[in-house]
Amino acid sequence: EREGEIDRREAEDFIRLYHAENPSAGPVGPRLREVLAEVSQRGTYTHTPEELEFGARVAWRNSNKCIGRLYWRSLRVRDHRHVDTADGVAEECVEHLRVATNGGRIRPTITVFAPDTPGERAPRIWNDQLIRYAGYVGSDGSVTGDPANTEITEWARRMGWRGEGTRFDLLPLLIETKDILSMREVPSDAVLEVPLRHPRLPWFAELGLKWHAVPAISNMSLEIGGVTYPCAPFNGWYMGTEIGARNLADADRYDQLPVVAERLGLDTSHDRTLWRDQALVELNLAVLHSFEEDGVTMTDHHTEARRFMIHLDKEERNGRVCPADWSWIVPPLSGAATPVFHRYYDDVSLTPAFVRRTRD
Ligand code: HEM
Ligand code: NRG
Repeated sequence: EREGEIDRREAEDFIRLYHAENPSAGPVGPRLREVLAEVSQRGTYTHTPEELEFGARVAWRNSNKCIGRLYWRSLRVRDHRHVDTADGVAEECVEHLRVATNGGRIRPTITVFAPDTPGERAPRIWNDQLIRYAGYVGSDGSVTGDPANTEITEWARRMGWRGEGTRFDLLPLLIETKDILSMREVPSDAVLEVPLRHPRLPWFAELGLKWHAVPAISNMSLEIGGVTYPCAPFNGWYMGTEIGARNLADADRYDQLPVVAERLGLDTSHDRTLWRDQALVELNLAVLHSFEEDGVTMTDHHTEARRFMIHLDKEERNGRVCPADWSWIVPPLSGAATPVFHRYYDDVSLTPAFVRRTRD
């Protein structure tokens, strides 16, 4: 292995996996020789479109923290490996949001941009997700908006961005290409949002809460057969608890449990009145109800836990281990009321994989 060269073992393992699971692709031998020759020549190799599609789907299948893997075969793969400029990346991220949102009938989608090569550093998106709400730190340390995003908000401000200052300002994309940082707005008509209301409590809408329809993670590398794609944003749809039990509920996020509890008239003077628990249920009902009424794809944790059990069973019958991290798979609400709580999992690390990018 020479300096900067990709790992030949990883390349070989992946090509063998691809051919083992796709017999119609023909014998593995010729392709393997081709790949290794290309690695000798340029230190890396180029996946065929079919290998890329398979690699991305298997990376999802291998995502040990993801409860939504039953439909891993349905991932749509947008091959944009030729795109390596800030304008190109921004444009295709916006197009990704449009095709993935699909008017509310969300389509699990990944857009794959240029990979890292020995000669050239691929683009990177600094935002955690394509759609993020700004978090503004006030002089007293309090945060307007999403406290999870204060750092990226600060970067955007340093680049000259000024948000309106609401709790739900869309952040621009910060895109690094060849060590230059660029900023591009995400047009609001590419971002579907759902205002939250409650099926029985009319005052709930007055809280002015909302969330975006599509979670599109942009800070993980896609690793396939030794090749790293640092810019490969992907999305599925939300499970209600991600918004109702975490984003809007966590004390270090939007911290809405005290607000909801107060409007419910609950006794918040003691923990053991379970005011937080009651508020959580109403908040989560509002999330599920609002997405449903607006025709935006969303799953609930009971349904998704059941599907995940089916997925585990299917994987086992296919002779595969399904890596899973209990602490992420168990939902943050009513954990033991879902079947995924009541067992343990293998948690091996397999490739292809999504790997959280470190600052590099
Ligand atoms: C994590 C659900 C699609 C890859 C998660 C989590 C949930 C979830 C609930 C835990 C998130 C958290 O606690 O913050 C779903 C649902 C999907 C879906 C309902 C609907 C189709 C996908 C797709 C991919 C994917 C399409 C990749 C192609 C991942 C990864 C993580 C994850 C890599 C871990 C994220 C991290 O480490 O921060 N998913 N997912 N998921 N999912 Fe999925
Ligand atoms: N909890 C995060 C999103 C993490 C990934 N969740 C998914 N992924 N559903 C949040 O924004 O709340 N996905 O690809 O669908």
